[in-house]
Amino acid sequence: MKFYFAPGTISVATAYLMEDAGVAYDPVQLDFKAGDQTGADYLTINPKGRVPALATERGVLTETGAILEYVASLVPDRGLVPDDAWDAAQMRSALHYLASTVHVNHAHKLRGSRWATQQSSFDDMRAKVPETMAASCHYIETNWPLAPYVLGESMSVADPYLFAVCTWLEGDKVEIADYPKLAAHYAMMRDRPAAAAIRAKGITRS
Ligand SMILES: N[C@@H](CCC(=O)N[C@@H](CS)C(=O)NCC(=O)O)C(=O)O
Repeated sequence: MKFYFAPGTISVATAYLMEDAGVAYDPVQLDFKAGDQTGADYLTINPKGRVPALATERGVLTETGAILEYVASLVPDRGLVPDDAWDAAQMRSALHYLASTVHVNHAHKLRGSRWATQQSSFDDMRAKVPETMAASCHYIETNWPLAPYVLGESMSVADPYLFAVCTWLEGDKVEIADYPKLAAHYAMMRDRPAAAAIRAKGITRS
């Protein structure tokens, strides 16, 4: 499967999971500075102009939460999506929170032009990022099991998603050490061979 990514972005979550699950992929790097994501070639692959995108034998899949669940379905023995309906819903609750709140907080740093036109608006949005990201970290620290995984004892696809988000915290001026459970989760995920593999491929520097 071709995997379209840009280093340090949310595509880190999918790459991590594919490495961890032993799912083969062919990484295709986009250069955001050159505007590859909105070039005509890539828009035929993902008309949203975003990464990640995973080209499967059944078509191109986008949206990190959906891609992660698809990858999990390729390795059913790993149990990366809980069988129990409540546990699976808890996992999806975490995925949706990361996608629709935390990722959006982070995007206010560099992507203000999605929501506004004035430089003063961009500056204001950017200035707010450390506060909103810290608030999200506080919420996660106090409401998620993180013992040691997002859902508790078993790893799920929410774990690489949280890992990817944690790679942004230093740049967002959030001190992860202020959130001991989150810091322990990040350290644990960083120590797994999957993290070393995606570092070696230039997908993340963290
Ligand atoms: N909801 C999408 C968001 C994807 C997304 O926003 N990706 C960012 C990188 S983190 C991107 O491609 N940005 C390119 C741009 O805004 O030009 C997902 O979770 O996969």
